[in-house]
Amino acid sequence: TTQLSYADRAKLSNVHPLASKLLTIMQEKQSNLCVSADVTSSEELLQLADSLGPSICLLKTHIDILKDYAAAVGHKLQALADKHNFLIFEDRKFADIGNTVKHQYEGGLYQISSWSHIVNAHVVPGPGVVKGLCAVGKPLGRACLLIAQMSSQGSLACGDYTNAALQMAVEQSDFVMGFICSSKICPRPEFIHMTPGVQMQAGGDVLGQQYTTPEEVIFNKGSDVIIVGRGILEAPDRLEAAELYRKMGWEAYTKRLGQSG
Ligand code: UP6
Repeated sequence: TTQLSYADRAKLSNVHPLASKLLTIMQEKQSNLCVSADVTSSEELLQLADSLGPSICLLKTHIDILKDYAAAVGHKLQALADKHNFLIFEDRKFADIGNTVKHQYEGGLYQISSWSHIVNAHVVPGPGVVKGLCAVGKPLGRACLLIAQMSSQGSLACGDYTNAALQMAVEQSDFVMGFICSSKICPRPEFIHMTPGVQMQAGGDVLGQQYTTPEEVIFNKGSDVIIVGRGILEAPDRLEAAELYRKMGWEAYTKRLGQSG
């Protein structure tokens, strides 16, 4: 199943409609790049989305790090997502009981469900976290990713915990479209695997982040989407860097497909 193309997977009968949409975008734009737009000014976020939009399949946000958040930001992001044909993924990492995450997803300051196509959740609360998110998101055509592994040093999300995340996804596949993980953990081709902790060189930061390369993530580890933050944000030319990551991610993917013969 590592060898099915994104386009083939988009057509599977049991794929989540939003996963199908993302896989189609990936094929069309030849991009398995998700930019992690970790900036603290709304203007910079919107400008990033507009300039890098053509290179990416997905824009990942941390809306709660904006110092000047206003309700219009979500809707402006949506307009840019339409303009450049990418999806929006708010990296909220929900981790509470179903009833609480329902409110956190739909309401509060950010009203995430109104503008973000995709959100994610920790599986530590058990299946109720997905049930809560699903109650809000499913009627809107949204989907979620489960955090099965983390890129940070000493992560406790491994072994049985990772397997439990996989099981939870299978059981709630009407709302779960895939995983945040460091490698392909589930053989089912309808799930999309997304991997953060990606830079051009292996390494890390001083706060426990650990990096591997696009080639390693897509070709060796069999993941589908590379999530890149500072590798692009701290580059002298962000667009040039994004294009480089897009090309490297896509080459690793075509090499993986070619391997199946
Ligand atoms: N992220 C990780 N590791 C995980 C889950 N999420 O790094 O296991 C998120 C971070 C950040 C981005 O919250 O937004 O992915 C990585 O950014 P970086 O490329 O600048 O390290």
